[in-house]
Amino acid sequence: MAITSKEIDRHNCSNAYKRACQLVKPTISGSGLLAFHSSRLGSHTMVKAVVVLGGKEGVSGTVYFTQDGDGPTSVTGTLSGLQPGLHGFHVHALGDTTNGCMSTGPHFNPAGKEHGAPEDDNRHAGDLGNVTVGDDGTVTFTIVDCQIPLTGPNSIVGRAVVVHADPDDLGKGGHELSKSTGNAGGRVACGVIGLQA
Ligand SMILES: [Cu+2]
Ligand SMILES: [Zn+2]
Repeated sequence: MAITSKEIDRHNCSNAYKRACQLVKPTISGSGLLAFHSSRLGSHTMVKAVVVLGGKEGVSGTVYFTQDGDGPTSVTGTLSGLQPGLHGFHVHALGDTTNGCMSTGPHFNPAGKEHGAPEDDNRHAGDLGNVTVGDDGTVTFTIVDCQIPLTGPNSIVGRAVVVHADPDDLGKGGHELSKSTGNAGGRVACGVIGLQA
């Protein structure tokens, strides 16, 4: 079967790694770089989380999150039942699915910024861009991102992952919704992020 695999390592975690990851780190005395290295050489606590996605149009999937200490969060997932092409993929603020995906609130945005691309400085923390679905309706992807920690005040645990019907224009589409939602259309699947052993 033809699963479309897409490796995404866009998060400039090598260049913007220090800057982006420091945004979500508690302030540690000393230079950021030293604080970063000392935390990485410390206890190496690995935190894992998972979300099982469901939607009413037959869309389903599972997405796994892992974070080592204060490092970037790795996101790996498989989705199926989607139309081929780009679909907006976000962390939304609330883990409330009492009204389906509609009650998960807006994009997770603890810093009060505008909607953007994952590599932008001005982005919501929950802005993970798009996943690219193949002709068979499936996608397997890996994302590495510095703004979606699994611990601390900006943890995404207990919030929701939402997959959209349309492409996320990454804030650059010129639509009235570009700077808030990326004009990504309906919410076709979602689920609540929970801790995993
Ligand atoms: Cu969304
Ligand atoms: Zn956003």
